[in-house]
Amino acid sequence: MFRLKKILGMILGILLIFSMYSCGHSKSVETEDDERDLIVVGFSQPGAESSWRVALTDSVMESFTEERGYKLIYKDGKSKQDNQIRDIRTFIQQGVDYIILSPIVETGWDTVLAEAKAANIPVIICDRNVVVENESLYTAFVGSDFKSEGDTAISELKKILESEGKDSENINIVHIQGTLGSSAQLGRTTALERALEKNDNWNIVYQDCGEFTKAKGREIMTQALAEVGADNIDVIYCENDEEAYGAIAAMNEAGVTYGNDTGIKVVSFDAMNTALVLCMDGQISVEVECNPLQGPYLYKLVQLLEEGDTVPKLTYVKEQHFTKDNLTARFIENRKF
Ligand code: GYE
Repeated sequence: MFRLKKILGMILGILLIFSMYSCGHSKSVETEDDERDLIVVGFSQPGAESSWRVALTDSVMESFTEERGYKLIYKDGKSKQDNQIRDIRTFIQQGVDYIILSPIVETGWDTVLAEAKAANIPVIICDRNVVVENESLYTAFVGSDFKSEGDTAISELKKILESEGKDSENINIVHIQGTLGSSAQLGRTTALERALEKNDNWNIVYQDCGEFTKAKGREIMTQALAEVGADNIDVIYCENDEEAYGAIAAMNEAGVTYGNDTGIKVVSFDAMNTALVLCMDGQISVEVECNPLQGPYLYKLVQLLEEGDTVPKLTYVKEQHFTKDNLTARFIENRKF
């Protein structure tokens, strides 16, 4: 009897250990499987200087979700290229499956991109582009055609000046540039420079780098008003909306008239909803859209790569432009950014 009890006890014990082991074991296998199945994407952003960039971050995060089988690692470069380079190196060490890079400036990426290539990690450049010696250092680019955005801004501005009968007058321009060396700055500045070459009556009366921020835009405009005087300014060409908000704040402070008809014309890029309201009211004369909803484009590219397909080297996102004439409150309300 004692022996039977002992044997039964041993059998129960073995069963218990076995069931504990098998539960624990199958659970840990599941977790490992879950993690192994997730495709890991490292996303390096240059900073969070504008609401546009926040919209880009949100769009990428909404596209690469765990439900869709992705793990996204987001890094903010705090407006320094060195930080971005360090972040990419961290991604390489972590062995991520893909890297998405929104580069603060165009040059200086060859070495780190070669390191990613040596580690067999495809890099997709997004938003702004890079200039590298060997284009095979990255897999694809998704973003904007900044030169074409600039050309659109110029042709819309010309139409407005013509409609106000100012096309043959002297046009004095304050130029607030974006982060120097970034594709967004280079493309938008090139368009303005070409326009200056073609229009002898256009002059730049003040120019400085606003780093794509409201604070800098305000500072530069305050300075321009003090040095040049509001009466000698016809146009402010801001390379993004944050700078335009800053320039407008400076003009409000100084009691300067701006906007359609009699005031200084404000030209801006991004077309964030807040700026579109100002445009609908005639305070900003031209808004050229820069589309931050790039997550779905990036997602599609990664899906293609996962399936072993080839991807286009260059994809421009869809963009439009606005003046007072093609905006309604309903359109702005329904917009995502
Ligand atoms: O216009 C600006 C942002 O690179 C297109 O960067 C982007 C620009 C955008 O900070 O608002």
